[in-house]
Amino acid sequence: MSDFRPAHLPSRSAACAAVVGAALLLSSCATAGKPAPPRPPSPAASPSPAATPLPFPALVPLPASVRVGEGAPFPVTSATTIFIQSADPRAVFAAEFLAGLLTTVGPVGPSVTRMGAAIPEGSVVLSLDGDPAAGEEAYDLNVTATGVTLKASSPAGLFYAVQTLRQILPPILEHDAARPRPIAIPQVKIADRPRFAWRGAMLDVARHFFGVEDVKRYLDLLALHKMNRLHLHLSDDQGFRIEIKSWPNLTAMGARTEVGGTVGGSYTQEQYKEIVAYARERFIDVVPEIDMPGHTNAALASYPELNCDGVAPPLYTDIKVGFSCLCVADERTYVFMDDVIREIAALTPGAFFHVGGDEVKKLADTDYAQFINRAQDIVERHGKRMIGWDEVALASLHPASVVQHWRPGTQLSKVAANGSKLIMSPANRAYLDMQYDTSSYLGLFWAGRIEIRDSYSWDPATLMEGVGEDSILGVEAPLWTETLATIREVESMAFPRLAAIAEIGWSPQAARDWDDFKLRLGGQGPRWQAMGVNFYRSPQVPWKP
Ligand code: TNX
Repeated sequence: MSDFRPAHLPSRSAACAAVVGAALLLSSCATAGKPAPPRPPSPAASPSPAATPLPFPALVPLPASVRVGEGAPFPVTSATTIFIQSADPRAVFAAEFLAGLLTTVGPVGPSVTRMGAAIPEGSVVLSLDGDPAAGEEAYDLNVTATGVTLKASSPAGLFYAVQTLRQILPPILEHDAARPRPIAIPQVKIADRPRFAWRGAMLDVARHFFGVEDVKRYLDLLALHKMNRLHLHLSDDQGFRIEIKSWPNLTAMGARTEVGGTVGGSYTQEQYKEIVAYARERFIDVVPEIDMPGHTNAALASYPELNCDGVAPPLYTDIKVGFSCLCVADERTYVFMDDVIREIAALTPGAFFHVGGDEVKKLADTDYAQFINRAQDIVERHGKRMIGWDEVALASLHPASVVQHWRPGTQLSKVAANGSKLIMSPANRAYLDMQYDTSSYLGLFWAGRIEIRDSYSWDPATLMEGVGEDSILGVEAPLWTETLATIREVESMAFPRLAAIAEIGWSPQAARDWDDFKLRLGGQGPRWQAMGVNFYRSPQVPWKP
């Protein structure tokens, strides 16, 4: 492969230039018919796209190793066959996913063939004979003039190989109204694996409710960025959002409203299962959170017996925090917790259950710690590992339990020394609900204003003294929805910052660089636009038109 060069060095090859030119031409078509951005930067503030070289390949997250070839690109037409060398349904899903992206390369898309014995030249081949030592999520992707191979040791790796290939394809393919046209894929050779096991996003469906289709949309966007956890914040003061069969009032009453007093909503258990299954197909585990003992007004309003005075408070539609608390001295509270955790755990294949534990202002530390210890026992009895926000460090945590760091400046080295792992979500870097700057009209700013460069420029392994790489399970970007009522508003806060957190979770720290990232990020613009993503056109990024 001596004709492959490291990525980002400009190519002089005519063939490559033709493809890049075609990609540019196609991506400009993709802008047609899409809604206007929420807040376009002023031309003066924006780096000129014309002056910036088009990086190839513009991949986010950056793979561990990329080499670009100089030879002729690989043509994909209706006659191309995609071979999947495995009967594993999850591997077949990855192949079908790729075929789905290529349906408009001709009058019909490429066909998918299982277990081809003799593979003709000019094929796309997915196989599971990658090196298991590289890890379950690792993959190799090779595009030459005569074929494409995607190789991994597990279906997850194949799925990530497909997502990488996807970012090399012309963005127009993502457009619902794309017309049939042949494409050609430039030569490239990629060997890749993630830095962290946990690459998460959190969606708060309690402050404003988001239905199944909205959650699936968010999952689609996570998958594109190789994220593998969706943490659903399912309950808070303003709403309880999942059906619990043994406590039906939690949703009959507790899901009626949301912030601002509009009509709320909740998932039936069948709908929750549908979300879990959709996520799982895309190699994303759903992590359910039932926040306790605080942030519980919706539950307290639904059942008087959960209140120490036996009186149910009214439903709450404002956004202040810290006023509600389950009655920790009453055994009925633990029956409630056991039922809720049991029912949700039974619907959740992932290993974790999040108990919240944040912002409890009504309890002494000892009572709080005792409560979390009991929550931990209940979670484990139902076969899961407990996660809690920063504050749960006050309890006697088992090494299998995980702490999610959120308050900037908190010291959690003792937790790490005790063997528990951490998920890093520092609010002043990773919170997607913080405003971008003073002209943002959505979002909060208690942890600061976070432009894309701020969300990118930090390393989880040097954030906290005594908490190194080995103690860190990964990163997560929480999106709280006090100010966000629609999925388009959610997208405008999540993008582009979610892509920055995805890269922190996936790419080797030594290879990460803001000046390089902003070019590759700018290259995502046409794809996101073709997908109808309502992203914030940060003036810090040279967005490709
Ligand atoms: C703090 S982060 C909270 C949430 C709010 C969020 C708003 C955390 C564990 N608690 O209840 O929604 O700030 O940014």
